[in-house]
Amino acid sequence: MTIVKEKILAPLPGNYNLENYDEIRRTFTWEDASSELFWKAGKVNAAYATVDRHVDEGYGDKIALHYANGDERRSLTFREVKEKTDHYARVLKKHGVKKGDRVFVFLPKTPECYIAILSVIKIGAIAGPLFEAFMEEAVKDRINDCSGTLLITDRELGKRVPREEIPSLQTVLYDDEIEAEDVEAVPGEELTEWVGPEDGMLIHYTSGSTGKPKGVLHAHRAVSHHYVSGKWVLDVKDDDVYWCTSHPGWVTGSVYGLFAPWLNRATVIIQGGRFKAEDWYRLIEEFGVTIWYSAPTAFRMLLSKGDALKQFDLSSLRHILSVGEPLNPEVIHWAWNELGVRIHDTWWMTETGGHLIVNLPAEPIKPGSMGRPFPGITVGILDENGQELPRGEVGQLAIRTPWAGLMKEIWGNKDRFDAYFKYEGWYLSGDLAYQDEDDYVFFQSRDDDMINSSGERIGPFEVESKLIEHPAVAEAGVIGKPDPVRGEIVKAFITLRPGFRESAELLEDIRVFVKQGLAAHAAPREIEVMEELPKTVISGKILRRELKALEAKRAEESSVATGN
Ligand code: 6R9
Repeated sequence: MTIVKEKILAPLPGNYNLENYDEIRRTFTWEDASSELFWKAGKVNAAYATVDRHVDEGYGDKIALHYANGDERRSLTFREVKEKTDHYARVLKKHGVKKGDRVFVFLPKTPECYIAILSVIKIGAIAGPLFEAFMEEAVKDRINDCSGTLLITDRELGKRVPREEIPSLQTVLYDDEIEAEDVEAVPGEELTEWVGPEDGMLIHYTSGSTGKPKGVLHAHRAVSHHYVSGKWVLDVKDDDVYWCTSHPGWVTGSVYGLFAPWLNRATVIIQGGRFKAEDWYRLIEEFGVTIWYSAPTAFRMLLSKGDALKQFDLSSLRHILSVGEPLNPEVIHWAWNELGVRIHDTWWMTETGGHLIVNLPAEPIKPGSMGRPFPGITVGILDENGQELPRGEVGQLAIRTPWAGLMKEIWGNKDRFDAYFKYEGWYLSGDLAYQDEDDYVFFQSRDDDMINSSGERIGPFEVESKLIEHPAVAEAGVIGKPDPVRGEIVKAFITLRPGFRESAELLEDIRVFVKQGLAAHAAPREIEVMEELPKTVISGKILRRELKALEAKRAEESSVATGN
């Protein structure tokens, strides 16, 4: 389909940690990326590198975090985070946790959640962060899958842990119990377990599009990736106040909420509680947030809130980043107009352990594109035989192996792991994209979301992006609805912005808007207004597969009703 070329946004003037992308791309090696910093005689410990190192290097008094939840405020220095992590680590050791054990952390977004994760990693065990909104089933499935032996939780979330259904789980520790435990530091104690680069560090469960969640295991070597992407993509400097809005139960909340910013010694904001536009803006103003990392779903909600931001001073913001879903050009233009800064899209996956395709602060942005390959990363757009396609053609988005953050395994499932590497030398993402002559990569869809209507392939993202340019549309999820004549037709599910009411005229106006702005064959033949779009709980991604399931169910019901 025709690609709508958007205006290129030039970088804002500034001193950025990575000024010369082209040169770094030529000279970069993963070995050089961090070697002198973390690796001691071939050994490493991600928790030490992330926090303790700063204390040893004389930055113990620097504020590591500000915590805000409602009216509650707390701040901790790097020394305080280290000492608390040590205390948690001693308690874990006392309860028999050993290197390689899987220890789950089921806590709301609090400093203790971050500290618990670090304490597990410090003693060489593998941390499994669980999202705070998980219910019994999700908690049980994950801990059972990798035979977790210990769980750290609080009194509230602990009610959602069906212990008798998790045979491997020997111990449940509540955070207030840990705080109160009397474990003294003994002289000469070495809490930090120095491990090899391939030793396990983190396990994140990702739902995938079908089947049970996969346990994506990351090794300690991933810290190099976290560190260097934090430096160059997040552009963290010593005086930055950094806020990643995700919970560590999603890989974004652990890698870019905890590890990457702290490896670069940033002061981070940890914000508890639910999403509310005013609260978010107030937090940015109160703490003078300079770098902000969130997701398109949040940006779209802020955008559709209109003038909510006008009452706040958001001028501290110098750098904004987005991940998780395609970033609609409309959202980039909104931030540019309202906040005077660009939103930098980043593409990566739980399995990749860190950024792979990025927009760097010193480089031009092409709205609609996820950016260019991170230094050390080579992108391939492959056909069904694993052959590289020419620039501009849509195919399977793949990455040359290996790189520092790449997952080590899918827990207990070699077949699912091997499926990512079915083309020799490549990691296969499951996304479809094309790359232009300037190396920018344009996301089209997940492999199974691509629409085929009368032989035309239509990526839902472009249609959705055009839809939300219409003043009445807040969010859109576009799918292919089975059709006897065309194979599939484009069907859009939308939510309306405040102040708009559904009517036949409005829907027709929206349809014509897409037809004229994009292409006739891309204009949705059906538009349905919803109160809310179905989304993933952890990361707020629009669940097109649920929209498709809804259509399939309706088709089945109507065929039963008509006897066809
Ligand atoms: C970090 C994270 C990975 C999938 C990925 C893709 C989608 C992520 C995106 C994006 C378009 C971006 N995705 N970033 N799509 N533009 N900038 O999201 O990990 O939850 O494992 O999801 O998310 O489809 O394959 P995860």
